[in-house]
Amino acid sequence: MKPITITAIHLYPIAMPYLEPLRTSFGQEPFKAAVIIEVVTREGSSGWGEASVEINPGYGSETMGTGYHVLQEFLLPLLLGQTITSPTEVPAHLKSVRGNKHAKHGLEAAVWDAFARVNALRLADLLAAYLPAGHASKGYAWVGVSIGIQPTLAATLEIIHKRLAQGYERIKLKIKPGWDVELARGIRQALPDVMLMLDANSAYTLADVAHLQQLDAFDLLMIEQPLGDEDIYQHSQLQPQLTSRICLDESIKSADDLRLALQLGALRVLNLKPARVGGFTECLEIYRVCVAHDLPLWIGGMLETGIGRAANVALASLPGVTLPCDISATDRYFDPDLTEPPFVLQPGSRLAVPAGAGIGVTLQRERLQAAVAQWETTRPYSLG
Ligand code: OSB
Ligand code: MG
Repeated sequence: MKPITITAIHLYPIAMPYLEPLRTSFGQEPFKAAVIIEVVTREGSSGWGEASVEINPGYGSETMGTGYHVLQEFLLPLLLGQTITSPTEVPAHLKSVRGNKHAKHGLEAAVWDAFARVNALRLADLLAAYLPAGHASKGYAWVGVSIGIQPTLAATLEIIHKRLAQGYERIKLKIKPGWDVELARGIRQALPDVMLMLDANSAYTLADVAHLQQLDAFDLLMIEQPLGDEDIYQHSQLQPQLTSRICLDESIKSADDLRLALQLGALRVLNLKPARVGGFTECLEIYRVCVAHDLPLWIGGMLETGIGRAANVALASLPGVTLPCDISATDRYFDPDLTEPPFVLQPGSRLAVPAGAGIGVTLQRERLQAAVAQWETTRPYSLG
C-alpha cells in the first residue's frame, strides 16, 4: 500500500443543534460539540476525523477544552511531517502523551481516512485487511437507536413508537435511579417483544443490587454500565447476581481492560466506542479479543456528526460485530449534517457502508464553516 506523508493538520471546533438531545443519568449537552480534524497529505487527499469530546466532562473526563488543547499543543506536533506506511503506526507516534483517548482517536481516524483515500480503499475494507481471513466487511451495519430520559412514560412510548415505525429493531433507553424499574415495566407491558436494553451511565452502586435485580424480569438484551465509570471489579461482583447480561461501556478503555474484565467475569457484552479506546488500532485489538472469547460485540456512539458516524459504520460492518449498534440514521441527529450523502435506515435496521474511498462521505465545507461559527457564538467557554 502507498504510504502517506502528513503536511498539515487543521482543527475545527464545531457546534451544531441536536434534532433530539439525549438526556442521560449525568445530564444533557445543550448542543453537539466536537473537534473536527483534517489531515492533509502530500499525496493530495485530506483525511477527516472527529474527536468526539463533549462540552462537560460527564461521560468521560475529556472536554472541548482539553481535546483542543491536547491536540493543538501535544498531538499535532507528533504527527506533522511524518510518513505513515500503516495507520496502525499512529499509536506509537502518540505514545508520549498519556490518556486523552477521544482526542487521539479523532486524529488517528483522520489518518485512517487519508490512508484509505490515497489507496482507493473503503475504510471498512482497510480495517478488514488487518483481521484474519473471513472478516471482510458485510457492507452494512446492524443498528438501533438510543433514547434519552423523557419526562414521562407516555412521552417515552411515543418516541419508541416513532423509532419502531422508522424501522429500528433495537431500542436503548437511558435510565437513572428513580427512572428504571417502572419505566422498563411500562415499556414491556406495551411492547412485549421489542428488543430492549437499558444504559445507566454509571448511576448505581453495589448497594443497589436488589433494586437492579428487579430489572431481570423484563427480558432485557443487556444492562449497560450500571456501576462506576472506572470500575471493573465491582461489575464482576454484580454480574453473577443478575440474570441480565452486563454490557460495559465507560470502564473498558483498552484491550487490556477488556482482558481483565473477561478474566473477572465483569461483562457478557461489550460496547466498543472507538473514541473511548483511543483509535481504530486499539479497536482492532479489542475486536480480536472479542472474537477469540466469543464475546457479543457492538459499536457504540457519541452522537457523532457524519464524519465520526461514517467511520463507526465502517467498523460496525465487520462480521465480529454481532449485536445492533448505537449508530442511527442522519435524521436522528442533525439537519443538515456536515457530510453528504446522509445515512438512511434500510430494511433490516441497517445502515449501508458508502461506496466511496475512506469513510465514503464528503464533507460540506460551507456547513463546516457554519458549525465553526456556531461554536464561536454559542461556546460556553473559550478554548484558549
Ligand atoms: O453512554 O452510550 C452512551 C452518547 C453520548 C455519551 C454517551 C453515550 C451516548 C449514546 C449515544 O448512547 C448513541 C448514539 O451515538 O446514537
Ligand atoms: Mg453507554
